[in-house]
Amino acid sequence: TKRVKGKRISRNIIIGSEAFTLPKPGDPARPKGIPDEHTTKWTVYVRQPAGDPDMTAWLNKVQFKIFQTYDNPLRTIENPPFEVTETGWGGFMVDIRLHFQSISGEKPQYRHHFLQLERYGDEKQRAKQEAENCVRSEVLEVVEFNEPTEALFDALTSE
Ligand code: SLL
Repeated sequence: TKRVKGKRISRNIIIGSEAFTLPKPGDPARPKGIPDEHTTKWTVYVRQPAGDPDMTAWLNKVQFKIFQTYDNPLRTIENPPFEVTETGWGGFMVDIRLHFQSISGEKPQYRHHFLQLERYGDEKQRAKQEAENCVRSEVLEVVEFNEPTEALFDALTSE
């Protein structure tokens, strides 16, 4: 596969999580079928920043490796939204594997994200998290394609 010498293409992604406190066991508002010890509903995700070009031009699928006690802990998401939603009681490190479109000729890349369930930050931040019942933790990441294949270069520069 021919590569474009001396070129680099960078794309941004947001890796993050959101966590919501569930109604307690016995509360009629609590969704059914959730183990009693689960306190929190959470989502871990890979998103494109608002206004950025379509990430699926280069991103083929995302795998999220969640805590091993969950059913099928390696979750493979083939289409957007690239996210996993579950319930639980504790935070842990999520391993994230980014798989690129085959025209890129690129191997998968790894990232990780700590699933933050507890409120954090200063008093004002914690008050906001409590009021919204949402703890969000996000990082802006860069994916770089050094000397991209001609096919990837064409796909990303004609956007
Ligand atoms: C650890 N932080 O790393 C601790 C615990 C696991 C939390 C993290 C429920 C899992 C399930 C859940 O929230 N586990 O129901 O399978 O050891």
